[in-house]
Amino acid sequence: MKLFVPMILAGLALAPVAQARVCAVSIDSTDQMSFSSKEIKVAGDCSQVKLTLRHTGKLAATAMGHNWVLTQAADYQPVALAGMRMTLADSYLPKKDPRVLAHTAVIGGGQSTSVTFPTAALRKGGDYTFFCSFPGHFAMMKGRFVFG
Ligand SMILES: [Cu+2]
Repeated sequence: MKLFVPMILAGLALAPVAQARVCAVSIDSTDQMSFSSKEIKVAGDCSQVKLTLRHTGKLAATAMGHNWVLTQAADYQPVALAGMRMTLADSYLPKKDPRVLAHTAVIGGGQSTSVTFPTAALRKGGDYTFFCSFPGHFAMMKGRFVFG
């Protein structure tokens, strides 16, 4: 966060400037191929989201890996199906696909990871889905992402 102080100084000089607000949310995943919640809400005044994914199980990433992927609801199934043809190194996601709004790495039991992404590309009240793109998981491991 070394950029933060210059940003504040710039904000003072050019006020009014919207305050940067990083909102932290977290979700757990398990050896039972599940997420701990079906809905994640982020307030509309958050400029960035820091999503932390924990894997509370014991199985390795190659057997029961999980990630957290965000897309528009309409893109969720096509992206998940395309991801099944990719590898663990690609996080089971098509490379540089603009439909992927944010995603974490794939983790195994006992691990945790996070991703920080701007909300600038999100529409307030838009219809977003989060899911795990590990092959075969997306039907069970999905939920609604609410912004606004
Ligand atoms: Cu998974």
